[in-house]
Amino acid sequence: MKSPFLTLGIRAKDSEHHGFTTVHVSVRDLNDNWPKMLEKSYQGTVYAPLYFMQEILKVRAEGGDEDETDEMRFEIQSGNDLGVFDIEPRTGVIRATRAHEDAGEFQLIVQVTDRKGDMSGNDHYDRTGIRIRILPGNFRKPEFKFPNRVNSTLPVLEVRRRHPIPIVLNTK
Ligand SMILES: [Ca+2]
Ligand SMILES: [Ca+2]
Repeated sequence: MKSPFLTLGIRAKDSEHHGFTTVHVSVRDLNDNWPKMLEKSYQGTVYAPLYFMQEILKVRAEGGDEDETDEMRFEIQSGNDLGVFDIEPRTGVIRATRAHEDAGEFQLIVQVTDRKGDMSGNDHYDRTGIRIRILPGNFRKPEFKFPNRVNSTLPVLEVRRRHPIPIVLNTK
């Protein structure tokens, strides 16, 4: 729901004259609710090697108040010491920051803050844990062990006809 928009007419007067003007007032919902991650934990599985800007997963949250969706900000709090990942602050999409060859597992903590404007001046935030597993990649094509071997013998079962051949007897 959009915040209400009010139009007020204001008149001022003295003993002889009066004036009139219009004031438009936008009433905004107070930021009094803390944001909430939609999932308490996330898991992502990808295969090595990671490539630059590869999307791993997307974290989602609600601000708890009206018109906050565009003003929430995501950031990685911990678990990213190697700098393998980055999160888009507005969308919550986690991507690889560079090519990464090795398999492994990462445990990230991601925090979301909602818009500023709490009457007390405090930040509202929520956090979630993210487990990212990088599995060894399957990037070797299959190879024949003996590509040049010839004269191999392959036993084949006897070939039989599926249906018996009808026999027609001559009765003359
Ligand atoms: Ca509110
Ligand atoms: Ca809020």
